Amino acid sequence: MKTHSRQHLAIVQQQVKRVDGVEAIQCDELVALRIENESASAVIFLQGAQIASYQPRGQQAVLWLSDSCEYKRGKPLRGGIPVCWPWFGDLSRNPQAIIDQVEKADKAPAHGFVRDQEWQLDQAVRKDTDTTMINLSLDIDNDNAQGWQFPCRLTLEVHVGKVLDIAFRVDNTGLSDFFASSALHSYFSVSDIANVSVEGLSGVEYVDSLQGWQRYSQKGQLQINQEVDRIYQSVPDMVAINDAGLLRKIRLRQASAPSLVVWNPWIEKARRLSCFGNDDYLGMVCLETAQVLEHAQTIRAGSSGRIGLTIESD
Ligand code: TA6
Repeated sequence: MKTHSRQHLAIVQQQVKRVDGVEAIQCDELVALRIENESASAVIFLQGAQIASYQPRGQQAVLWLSDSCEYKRGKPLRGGIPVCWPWFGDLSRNPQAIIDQVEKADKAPAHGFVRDQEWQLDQAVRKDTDTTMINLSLDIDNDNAQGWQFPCRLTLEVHVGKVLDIAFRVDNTGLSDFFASSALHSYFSVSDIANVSVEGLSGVEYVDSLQGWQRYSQKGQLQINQEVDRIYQSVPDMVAINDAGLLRKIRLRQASAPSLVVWNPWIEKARRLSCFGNDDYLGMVCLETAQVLEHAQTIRAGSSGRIGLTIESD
């Protein structure tokens, strides 16, 4: 184990040593929190504040995580809930106002630059027998790899219990307003993509990134039998994944998140993706709670932006 990782693990172990049901673990180069309580278990990596797993007691895992993840510093994990900020996907596909804020746009990684950063653990609290709260934060100053010149503080507050409750917040601590896209890029575990339909999107307009970013309207419940990569705009506060194979419904309740990205790579893209097995597309679907394209947000100096997401499975 490398010195940095060993020191980091020791610091986090010290932070959580008196917190019932929370332990710091090492996964190769990364440090994570393993959370257990009466209602659920979860794993949250400090890198990217990435929730990697969530499993309600007596149920199968709700989030999908690749078996071929590389737990290396600077390499985002494939699965769980990556935090995408301050742009979504390919930077060049974001509003010009966001692109103009990034000095090194030609070197911009997909989905922003915070999912491979080391966030710090601010709080770990066993709220009660059924719920554990974890608070993580990332302070961004002017000295960052992307040349992002707007000081701010990101926080992720996670409540692990009968439901998984997530509050993502951005505080603009600088003197200038800035413009940003945000997404909680959630990977959900399903019995088989053929058994799945997505409820709540009927009649909602979407941008199809596979059809020249043209806009269409969803007709009826969404079923997935090909590559899907769509940005639904002005979505309802509640959508759901119906999994007939597991006789399970996974509900997403979203706050301040008018966008929802639905993604399944299907056969061909699955073969090209890093850390993704050729058949992994059969067992997962992404529903990404977001503020993207025309719903990207201006965050005024001294104010905050936020996204809320509650995931419930039964
Ligand atoms: O979920 C939408 C998307 O932008 C897809 O186009 C695909 O690229 C996916 O995100 C995964 O992105 P990543 O950078 O994590 O491989």
